[in-house]
Amino acid sequence: MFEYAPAPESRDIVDIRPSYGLFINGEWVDSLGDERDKTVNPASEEVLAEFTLASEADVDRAVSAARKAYESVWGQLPGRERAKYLFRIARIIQERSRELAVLESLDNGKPIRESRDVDLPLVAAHFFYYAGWADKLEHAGLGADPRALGVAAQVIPWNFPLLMLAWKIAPALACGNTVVLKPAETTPLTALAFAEICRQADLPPGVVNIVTGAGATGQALVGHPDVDKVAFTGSTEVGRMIARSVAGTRKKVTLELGGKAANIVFDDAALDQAVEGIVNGIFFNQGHVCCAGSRLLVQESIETELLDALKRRLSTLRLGDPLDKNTDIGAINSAAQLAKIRSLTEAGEQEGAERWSPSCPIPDKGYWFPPTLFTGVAQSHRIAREEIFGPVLSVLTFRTPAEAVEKANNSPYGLSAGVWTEKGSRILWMADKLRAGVVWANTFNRFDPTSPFGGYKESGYGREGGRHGLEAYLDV
Ligand code: TAP
Repeated sequence: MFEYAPAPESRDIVDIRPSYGLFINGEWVDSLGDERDKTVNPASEEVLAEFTLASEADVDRAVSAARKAYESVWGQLPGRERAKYLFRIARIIQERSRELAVLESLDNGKPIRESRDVDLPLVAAHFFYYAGWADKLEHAGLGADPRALGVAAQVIPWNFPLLMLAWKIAPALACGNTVVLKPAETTPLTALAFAEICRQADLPPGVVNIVTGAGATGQALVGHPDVDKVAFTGSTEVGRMIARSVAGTRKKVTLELGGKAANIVFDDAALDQAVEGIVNGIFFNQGHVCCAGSRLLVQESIETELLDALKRRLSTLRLGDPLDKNTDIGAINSAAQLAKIRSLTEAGEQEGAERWSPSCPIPDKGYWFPPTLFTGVAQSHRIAREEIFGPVLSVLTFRTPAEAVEKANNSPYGLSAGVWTEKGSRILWMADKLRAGVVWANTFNRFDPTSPFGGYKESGYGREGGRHGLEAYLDV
């Protein structure tokens, strides 16, 4: 039978240099050390480029450039002038969004349909949204004369590289701070492309500095004594280390950490919609999502019907080339992440849960994991408690709304949750009882720059997005 397969998005539209330096004070500079690493395409294991592992001395140069830019230029500019730069950056991102989407899919492994239709539009939307705030800060309800903090150190993960950069840089600049940002070591390329966008927008030198590197570079950055603000998104483990390292300093801190969200389906829910929401909740971005709906809580009376429908739907998902517009499940971001997913799924089987995946051809090269679900999961199982950060769903059941709340809240995390029911009163009751920063009703994984996002408990503190996201970058 003939199957229509549109041509993959061409990688020729991106211009990747063989090797990158650091972006400090508006210039590309070589490291003062000599450590380098390579970033690979996780779908093919092909080396994409070499990049610098910034040393402590490099971080020091970047922080000094940010301090100088803050004191001499950016901190002095009226909000309406800062807004002009942010609007310009937003427009350049829109103009270059195809190229940036391809670059993101190459470096991260996510399907082009997601980078093109979700990540990039949200990146531009964040810059537009915070550009709008830059000259209205005194109306944000944060005091009559809110001031910038100074130099912000920002460390981001690999799952939404450019979007996490936008979540961090847009509000920081809108509020009048300057920035040193470190992208994750497996996904530096879109942050480096963003450095070029800053030049294209004529952003004054030193306002944004990009230092690539691994954990040691991040540690040097958040530990630098001349930093006023630390914004971190990543694992709870590293978040704890950062909180300890900044304790007792002047640094204001926001931490966006892990999650283990419950996606709760009641027996009156529209089943087809719920199935789509479950699939989007856990298989979007291969499950590399802090707020992924990784625990499905289904009301006992519809368990069989829902699981049958879900398995039928999972059998239609296509895994493969991230640049193919038909792909639903892309590559796992790194060999290390793949090993972590494998080890937790093996633990799931050893602890007695039943594993199921649709038949799904796996490419020979690259890092891949098929969509997987576990039934017969107990709350004590590791797959029900630990963040897997992969395309793996653990299914548990409940009988009453109170039991659903108890099970959903039985987690050290509290980032997000989903509720599927036709009853409005139940949605409000559940939203009140669930200890999660975001509760979605009859939808999942919906983001908008106007909505604050952040966690309770071990999912971190502080909010990003919306008016609340300004507070993290202001002395209020
Ligand atoms: P991490 O291993 O914590 O890494 C996050 C960033 O911190 C990376 O840039 C990493 O550098 C850097 N880093 C590592 N050690 C450090 C240290 N000692 N001091 C300072 N920085 C250090 O997390 P990840 O594996 O990249 O990301 C996945 C995690 O992020 C998941 O737990 C996920 O839930 C969480 N996440 C949360 C959110 C929100 S909004 N709550 C959003 C997305 C992701 P290297 O990568 O170079 O090691």
